[in-house]
Amino acid sequence: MTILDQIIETKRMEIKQYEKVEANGQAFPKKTRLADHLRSQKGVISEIKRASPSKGDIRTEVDVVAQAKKYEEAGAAAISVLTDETYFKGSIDDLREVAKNVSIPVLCKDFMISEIQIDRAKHAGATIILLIVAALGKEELHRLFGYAASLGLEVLVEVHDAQELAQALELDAELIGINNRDLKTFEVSVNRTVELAKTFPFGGNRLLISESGLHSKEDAAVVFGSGASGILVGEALMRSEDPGTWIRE
Ligand code: IGP
Repeated sequence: MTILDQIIETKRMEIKQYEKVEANGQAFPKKTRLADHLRSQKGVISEIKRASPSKGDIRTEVDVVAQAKKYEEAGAAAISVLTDETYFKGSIDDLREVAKNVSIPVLCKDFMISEIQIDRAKHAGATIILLIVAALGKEELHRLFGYAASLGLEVLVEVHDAQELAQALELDAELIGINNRDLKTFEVSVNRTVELAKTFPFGGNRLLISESGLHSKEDAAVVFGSGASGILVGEALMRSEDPGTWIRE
């Protein structure tokens, strides 16, 4: 069993515990749309990541609101918040606190396998959700994509190889993420983006976002050079004394 299988199995059990989400009428600051932003300028999606299965604890005690504000002030295009509790030590409360305090788009980063999770993300103030092609069957992928879109959410569709990219392209997805980390083996290579970008249908509506394992200006330059409109950075920003300079550069 791969780590991804294990995470999905845990997720199925967790969802059974979720209470039905009630609309709570809570107001969140209005957010811009990520796709619009990335179409006008390249951007950094900055992630709040307390821990991960591949790296262990990163910054478990981080003040998520303070961190999110640093990202926003530095000009981040969006903020990604890991909400998985078991493997990433995040929570839906982290997401809600961030969403209350920023006006850039907020991505709910989790392993989505059910509409219940999408409702929960929306009610906590997310404006973008992640769908991981490797974690979903074809029918599920189409169904969850349609559901999220019907709620007005943007969807980042994550792929790792050519076959998954082909599946993502069957959707009307504007935001396509290429994960440089193989979620089954944890292997990371920026080359993933470079290779898959060669077959990516640029032009039209599609935007390429390179995700994971970007630790330097040079890494960022490589993937932007291959056609990415955005990058998604977690660990490097969480560990940086001054994430602002990273984002501004
Ligand atoms: C960030 P990194 O290597 O910069 O911390 O990676 C982000 O891409 C990564 O957290 C991620 C992820 C995911 C986490 C990408 N896809 C899917 C959980 C689930």
